[in-house]
Parts: sequence; structure tokens; C-alpha cells
Amino acid sequence: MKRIPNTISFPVLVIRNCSDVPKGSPSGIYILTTTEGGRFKIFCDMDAPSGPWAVIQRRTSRDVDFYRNWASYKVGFGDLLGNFWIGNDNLHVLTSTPRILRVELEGWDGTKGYAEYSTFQVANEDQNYRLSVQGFSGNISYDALAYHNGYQFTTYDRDNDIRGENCAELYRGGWWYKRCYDANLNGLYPIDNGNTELESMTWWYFPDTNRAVSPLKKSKMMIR
Ligand SMILES: [Ca+2]
Repeated sequence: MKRIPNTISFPVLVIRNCSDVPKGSPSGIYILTTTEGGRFKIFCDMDAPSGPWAVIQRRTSRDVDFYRNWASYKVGFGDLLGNFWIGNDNLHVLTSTPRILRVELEGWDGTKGYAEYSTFQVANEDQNYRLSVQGFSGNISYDALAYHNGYQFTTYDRDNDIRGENCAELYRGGWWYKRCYDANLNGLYPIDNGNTELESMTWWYFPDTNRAVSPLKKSKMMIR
């Protein structure tokens, strides 16, 4: 498959929010400006239901390594057109007022599902990007983020979880680990061969409600 270069031309439209993008515009990269005057690129999804949405995480392949340190999660990494994490500082700025979160998942068996949260907010770095997430709905049966509500972000070099060991090191991601996880969407990217791979990108009981941990094929987190 041909990779799309990062230098692809994008509409030069400065927005405050993906909802400022005119109706009928394509999904793609836009320039977002913050109330503090900061600017960064953002991928606006104009196609998902009840959008537009600002995509904050996407995984579709193993092209980008998500087992990264604090500094990397702080600023973000990857390719906005492919696999990426938007960065915890950006996430804090984007959620200065509570936002709606939508999580879209796909299993290796092709099952697709989504969860939405009516309130999603990420605190600043002084609070280790503490997660506030509530108001679950969607067609996924299990609310795997509830377990993480109120917990701080942990990477392999910054342990803010409540377990003796470092959950990021144990389960190979960067996340709002508690003791450790019900969702691990920044975990490793193995193909699902039927084994329980605890280090994998996973959401408990999805897609198989009888199997706690299945490696996932795709994930997308987005806010509006
Ligand atoms: Ca720990």
C-alpha cells in the first residue's frame, strides 16, 4: 500500500473547532487555533454520525509504535492521516470545556462498535492529565472507560497508576491506567490469533462478550 506523505496539501482554513468547518467539506487536516493563540493541525472527521468530530487517536495498522515515553505522549506522535496520538497537552486544551467523546472500534472478525460519553475532559500536566469521563452510551455492551475515570496518565517512564508495578510497562502503552486497565487502546498491535494478549490494544469484552481481552484491528477516539 502506498503511504500518503505528511506533506500532503490540506485546506488552509483556520478554525476554533471542527464544527467551524463548512458543511460538505471533506474529512481531513485543518488548522486549529486556541483561545490562547496556539495553533496546531487537527483531523476533522466530517463523515461519522452526529459530527463533525476532532480525531484525537487513531489506529489502523502497526506502522506507528505507541509504546512511548511521557515526553512523546505530551506533544503527540504519528501521522494525522494514519496512526496517531494528538498529544496530552493538546488534549487538555481541546477539553478546556467538557466535550463529548466517541470511541469507534473494530475487531479482527470485522465487528464494528462504538461508545459515546457525554462528558470527557483531560486535566493539565500538573495533574498528570487526569481523566474525567462519564455518561456512557453506544452499541458496545461494556463501559470499559468507567474503570479509568478519575485516574492519571502513565507511561513507562512516569508511573502515576495505583499498582505497585508500572502498568504502562506491563501492558505496553500510555494510558490512564488504574490497577491496570479495562481499556488499553494505546497498547501493542498484534493480529488476533485467538490468544489472550494482555499487552494488546483492547477494550474488555469487545467484540466477543465472552472473552475479556481480544486484540483489536482498529480504534478511533474523537471529540466534539
Ligand atoms: Ca505503579
